[in-house]
Order: sequence, then structure tokens, then C-alpha cells
Amino acid sequence: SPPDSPASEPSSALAAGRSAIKPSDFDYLNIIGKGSFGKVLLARYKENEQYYAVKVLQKKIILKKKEQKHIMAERSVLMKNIKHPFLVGLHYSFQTTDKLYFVLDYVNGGELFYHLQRERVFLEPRARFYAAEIASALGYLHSLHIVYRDLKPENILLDSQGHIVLTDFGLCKEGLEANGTTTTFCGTPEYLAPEVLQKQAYDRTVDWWCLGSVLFEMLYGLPPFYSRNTAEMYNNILHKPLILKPNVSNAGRDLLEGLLHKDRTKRLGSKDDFLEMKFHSFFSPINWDDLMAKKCVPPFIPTVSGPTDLRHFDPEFTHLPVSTSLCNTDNLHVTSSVREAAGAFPGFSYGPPVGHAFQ
Ligand code: ISQ
Repeated sequence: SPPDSPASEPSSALAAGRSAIKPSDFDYLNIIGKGSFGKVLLARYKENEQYYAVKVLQKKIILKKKEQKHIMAERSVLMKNIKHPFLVGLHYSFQTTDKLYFVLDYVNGGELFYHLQRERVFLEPRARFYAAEIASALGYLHSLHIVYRDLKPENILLDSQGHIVLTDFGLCKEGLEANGTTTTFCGTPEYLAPEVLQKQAYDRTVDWWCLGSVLFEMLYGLPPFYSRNTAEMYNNILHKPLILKPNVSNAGRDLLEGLLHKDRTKRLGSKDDFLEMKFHSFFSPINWDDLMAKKCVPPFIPTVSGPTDLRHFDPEFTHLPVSTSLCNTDNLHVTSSVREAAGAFPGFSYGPPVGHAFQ
């Protein structure tokens, strides 16, 4: 079959008598993210004219990187009926011979760290609000036995109202990160916990380290243990004691010391997970029920004129032409690697339960 025909598989959607969703059901308007695996596009679903972020991954590239287990894990993660106010929602996944597609919520308030870099640091109430929304999302994932692991700045977005949206939980570790040529001033893409750096066993407590790293960067303007020399920074993460300058409140510094414990068994969250955040004094101004109900007014509302306002996305991506990039780059010929990749993702496709319209 030609590369852009749907891969035939007995998905639940097909079994339910619904016709499979396919690439041509969308208009692709812009590229909004790009990496080694593929890209993220702003797309409009023709049937309801709603906007979605469609993540397109090349099967053969995933296979070359031996990442298919990881991607299938991502799909099963996304299929665990994950619904949380601060996690990006998956509407559909489908595949063609040569590509995997994820149809996700479209979020256009920009990366949290895009706004942080414009302002250098956030005041504590603002940092607290974002840290609380992120913590509640991590606690929810942990309750489903999911470890995010790769929480990093580019996966933390703001929606148009100013709420946090985490993307890419479990998906392509190094999959869609910006190409290294981006304008981000200090290029540590990930917040590496000591146990991850040392390739030791890790558990859900890595996520609390990452939360500590995010909070530290929001309050101090640089990641913890930062050095422009990467080797030195890794050494700092493993061996340098955390020294916190006193321009942050006692509660804030106590929380950071707990989250950035090098020994994961002593880290805040190692015992009662999210509950240890919930009851920490730094978060005492937070009403967690209101937070979850999105009743807490965001401290900052991104400027966007509407869904197609792309001002917060990197022009390096948005200025790329869509037509040449989406369906037909190097896949006009069914090569042996395309053939090999075609059947490597059985059961990938996913649609909402029968009786639920696409939304
Ligand atoms: C949703 N909206 C904008 C950008 C995105 C990047 C990755 C995943 C989902 C997204």
C-alpha cells in the first residue's frame, strides 16, 4: 500500500463500525514543533472545524532508535483514560504505513519557560501557582502508576487562560525537542535527577526532583546546579550540596531542599507522594480543590488573539511550509525500511468509546 494509506488493523473504532480517522480528515495549518522523530502541527479537523495539535512520528526513525516499546508504552499511557485538568488530552491516535499520529489538545499560551525567560524570575505567588498545578498533575499520574520521568521545560505549556498543560508524558524521551538551534539561552533540556544521571533504578520520586528543578528555576532564574559546562553541571548534580540564597522565603527554600534531595529515599514525596506537597507550608495559600476545579485565577494571562495566534511558538517552526513537510517528504517510495516499519505498531490506533463523538 502507498505510504499515506491507513495501515489496516482491526482497531476498536473499526470494529465499532466507525470509519477510521485518517490524515486527510484534517487541514494542516502550521508546524508548531519539530524534532528528530517528527513534528507537531496545528491542524483543523474538517468535520467540526476544531483545532488540534497533531503529533506525527516517522515509524522508521522510531525503529532505528529502538524506541517502539517506548512509543507503545506512551500510547497505553495515553489510553489509560488519563483525564486531568493540567495534562494534555489525547483525542485520537492512528497510523499510516509509515507514520504514527497523535491528535492532542491544542494549547497556544506558549512554553512556561518562554515567559520565564522574558521575566528572568517569577515572584513566589506565581511560581507557587504553577508548581501546584504541576504537582497535582504528577500526583495524578503517580496514582495511575505512571512516572513522567522526563519533565522538562519544553513540556510545560500554558493554555490561553494561563493554566499549566503538561505534554509528552512518556512519549519520545528525546523525540520532539527543539533542534538545538533554538534561542533558549541556557540549553539544559532536561532536569536530570542524580539517579537518572547515574543510570540507577528510579521511581516516581524522580518527578519530585524535576518539580524541585522547575520551582528552583522559576524562583532563581537558572536551573539548580547550573553550569555552562555540562560535565561540571553533572558533577554538581551528583556531588555539590544545594545552597539556597536567602532571597526566597523559608517555606520555599524548605520545599526546594526536600525536593532536591540527592538521595531519592530521603526526598520529599518518597513516603506519601503528592500528599507531602499538598501539606507543605509553601503551598498553604493554595486551596487544592479550587486549584483542581480551575477556580484559582491564573496569575498571568498569555496574550493571544485567537486559536490561530501563533505568536508564542518559535518562528523557526511556524515559518516552515506545511505542505512539503507533512505527508510527502521522503516517503514517496516504499523503501525496505518503510516496509519493515509498517507493521511494527499493532493496535496503535485509538478512538473515543462508542457513542462518544470525536471531540
Ligand atoms: C499541544 N499544543 C501545542 C503544542 C504541543 C506540543 C506537543 C504536544 C502537544 C501540544
